[in-house]
Amino acid sequence: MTPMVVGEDLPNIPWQERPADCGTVVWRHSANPIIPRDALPWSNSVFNSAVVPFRDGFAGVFRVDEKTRRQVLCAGFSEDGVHWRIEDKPLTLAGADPEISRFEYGYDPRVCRIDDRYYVMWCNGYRGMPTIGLAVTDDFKSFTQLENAFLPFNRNGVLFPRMINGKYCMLSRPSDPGHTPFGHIFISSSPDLTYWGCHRHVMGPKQPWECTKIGAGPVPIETTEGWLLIYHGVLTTCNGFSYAMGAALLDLERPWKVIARCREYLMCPETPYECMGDVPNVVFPCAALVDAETGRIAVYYGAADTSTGLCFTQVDELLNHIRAESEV
Ligand code: BMA
Repeated sequence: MTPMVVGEDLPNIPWQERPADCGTVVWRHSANPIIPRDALPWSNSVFNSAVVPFRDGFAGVFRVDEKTRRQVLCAGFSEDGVHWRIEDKPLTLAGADPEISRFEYGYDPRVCRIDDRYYVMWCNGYRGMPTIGLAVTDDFKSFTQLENAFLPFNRNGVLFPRMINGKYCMLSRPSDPGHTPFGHIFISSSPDLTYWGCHRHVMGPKQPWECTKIGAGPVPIETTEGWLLIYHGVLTTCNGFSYAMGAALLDLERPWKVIARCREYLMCPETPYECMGDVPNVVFPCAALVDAETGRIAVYYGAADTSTGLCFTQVDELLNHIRAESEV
């Protein structure tokens, strides 16, 4: 049976057909990077950012590193998903317990719609240590901060877009205070987005291209075959880390069970804007738009910790590809 997306149609998904000379399952937007590093007068870089369908267009939360190199989050809006207006001021968070409300730094946001509200997760500095921050918005103008999901040190927190067996579920990647030379993906669940438990191991590094660490990317995509998880995998080379993109299929009801997993990376740093920048050789997926009708998927990814790229794939091709060469 052809694998299908379980979700809504998105006829205005940004899309380009695969170029005739391209034989890979993922291909890049011809105008990449679609968001340059100097999208704002004060931005050093705009990358590792998350977008969702919103009203008649799209909205998102963007990782912006200021020219001071402070890491902040900015909301942004777009009619077509390619041309973005990023707010000129970092977003502000309200409503949190004063103990956690002082914004120290925030980076690598994800955005997940659950029941018509938009949840933002990001790597949140708490007393100088990275953990998973959580906030909710209805309009991308005001954001209510919730409790941090986990204890430090943790990064790459990614919510599932619906409750599973009556619980919210979040992937995360326990880490360390620095550049973390290890990393497995875990899943935790919560009845209320405040108290998290039932921590389960999902997967760790497997192939050489991801042998240092892995971390969840976009919000998992529900398909008739399972949850499609796009993730990043890191190889340590003699010249530092190299970040590539991979994908796996997780069980729908027990998402810590991996059904299939790609053996080869799907996309690695190849173009000048992925190989050169503030941190060379980084492809870091953080968001995906999906059209259930056509199975089209548009993935937003950070390129070399500097700019934002867009690439495309098709759900049936991608799942067939993962399953054909799977090594769990
Ligand atoms: C990770 C995060 C990402 C970054 C990547 C590559 O640890 O800090 O924001 O893209 O490293 O530098």
